[in-house]
Amino acid sequence: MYKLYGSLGAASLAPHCVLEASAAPYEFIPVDISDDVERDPEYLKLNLHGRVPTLVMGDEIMMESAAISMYLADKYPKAQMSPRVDDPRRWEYLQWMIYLTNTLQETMLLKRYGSGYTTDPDPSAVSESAAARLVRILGIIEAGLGKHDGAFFLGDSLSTADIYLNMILGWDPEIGAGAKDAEGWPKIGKSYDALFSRDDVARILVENGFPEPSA
Ligand SMILES: N[C@@H](CCC(=O)N[C@@H](CS)C(=O)NCC(=O)O)C(=O)O
Repeated sequence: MYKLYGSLGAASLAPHCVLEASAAPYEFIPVDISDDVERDPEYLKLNLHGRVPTLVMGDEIMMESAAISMYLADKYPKAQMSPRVDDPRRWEYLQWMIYLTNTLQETMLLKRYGSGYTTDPDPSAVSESAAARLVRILGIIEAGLGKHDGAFFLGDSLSTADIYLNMILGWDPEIGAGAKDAEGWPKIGKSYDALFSRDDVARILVENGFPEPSA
């Protein structure tokens, strides 16, 4: 039995979707990650940062949302969440997963939590430059989504990359999942709507507070 420690709407969403699709037995254990709440010392033993997600598999403890998502997607191919290692689109899948986690996610953090990245008492310069970079990054993602026919990075095949993208965008109140609150990224919006074509993914998105696409 897997134990996924997470928080609704947070970085646990992507691995949560993969677990739900995998049909493997799992338990979702909520962790309160509010700023004003001290981390449970028992949880800090599992995740030294006190962040979510953490996946516990017997004696093994794994962190990092993208890594957990890719690991589970590979382990449960019937979940159809990643191309197999010999699939011609495998490299694109890896490229987008890494880009999303080390470029989009990092830039979002700089934009939202600029004060953690500078000693300047006024962090606005950090946030503003990250916001400008974010626009460029979203343009690159929009172009990537246009490379193949279909709503997803890999065309018609949904993968963890599409969930990961919309999970991260959902954290930014100015952009939102599917870039709904911003103009100019229609393919990102389409990828969000298309996530709901799978009942297992839709179930977890809704549970995590992501709105269903309007008809
Ligand atoms: N690099 C980590 C980052 C995880 C992360 O930032 N999680 C946030 C929620 S989305 C968190 O736990 N924040 C609470 C905290 O930093 O104390 C991953 O991708 O798994």
